[in-house]
Amino acid sequence: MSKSLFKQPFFYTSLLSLLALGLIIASYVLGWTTPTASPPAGNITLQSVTPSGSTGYIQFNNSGTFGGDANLFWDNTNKRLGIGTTTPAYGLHIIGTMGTTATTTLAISGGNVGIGTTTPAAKLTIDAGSGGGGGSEFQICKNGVCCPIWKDCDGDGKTYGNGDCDESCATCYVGSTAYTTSPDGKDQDCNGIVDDLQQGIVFNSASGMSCTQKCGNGGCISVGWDTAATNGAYEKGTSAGYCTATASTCSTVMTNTTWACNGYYSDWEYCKCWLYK
Ligand SMILES: [Ca+2]
Ligand SMILES: [Ca+2]
Ligand SMILES: [Ca+2]
Repeated sequence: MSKSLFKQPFFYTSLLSLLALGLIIASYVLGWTTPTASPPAGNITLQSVTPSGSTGYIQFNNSGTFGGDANLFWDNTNKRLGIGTTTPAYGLHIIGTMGTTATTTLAISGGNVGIGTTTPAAKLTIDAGSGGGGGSEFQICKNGVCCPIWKDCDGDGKTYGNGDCDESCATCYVGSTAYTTSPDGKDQDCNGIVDDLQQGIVFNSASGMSCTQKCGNGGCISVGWDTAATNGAYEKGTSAGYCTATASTCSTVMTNTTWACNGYYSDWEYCKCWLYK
């Protein structure tokens, strides 16, 4: 006489096992969401992936896992890439050796730099090639003029290697006493300062201008008929060959009287100015 199926002892055990198996299968089915787009535009999201190393370490494939190293670093605050440093000070900052020999444009090999050669034999080797010459292999460009270091391009008798700091300016060289009365963006005396102001004397003879006008933007300091321009007077012609000293300031206009005295046309005086050198 057989027992009812519901009274069989293994029935409930088997039922629980089947229910558990069903829940496991259902969780897998419900937990999987099919991507709505195909790669590379797919929307599969990687989760629970831990980067290697510290913040800023650039990730790379290290034998199938994420790898990071202090020698390859991205400073996201300043947008700088560091190789060999975690504190890059430039857009690309490399601490260590660097080499490239695959191009003749710029090669670095064994501490030597080569331009036009992949095998620089000196600290700096420039190979102009068969089409080079005329200074095209090495020149300095300034104020829109490019000039080889051995050539006098502006005709002032000096080269970049011999006292000229600007081959676009014939009045610019070491020792030049040229000046301008307004800034011109040049370093006339090659002292390393563009448009620096220095005191100088300007002669003002029957110009129809005052010393303030003659001195220009730099400004007038003092006037005088003495060469130092300090005695506060100008020479005014009174008749042929005769002048009289008359009080003057920076704003006194030297009128052209047509008389000449002391070898100059009057009125005349010296202006002590601030000039651009
Ligand atoms: Ca020159
Ligand atoms: Ca020059
Ligand atoms: Ca200067």
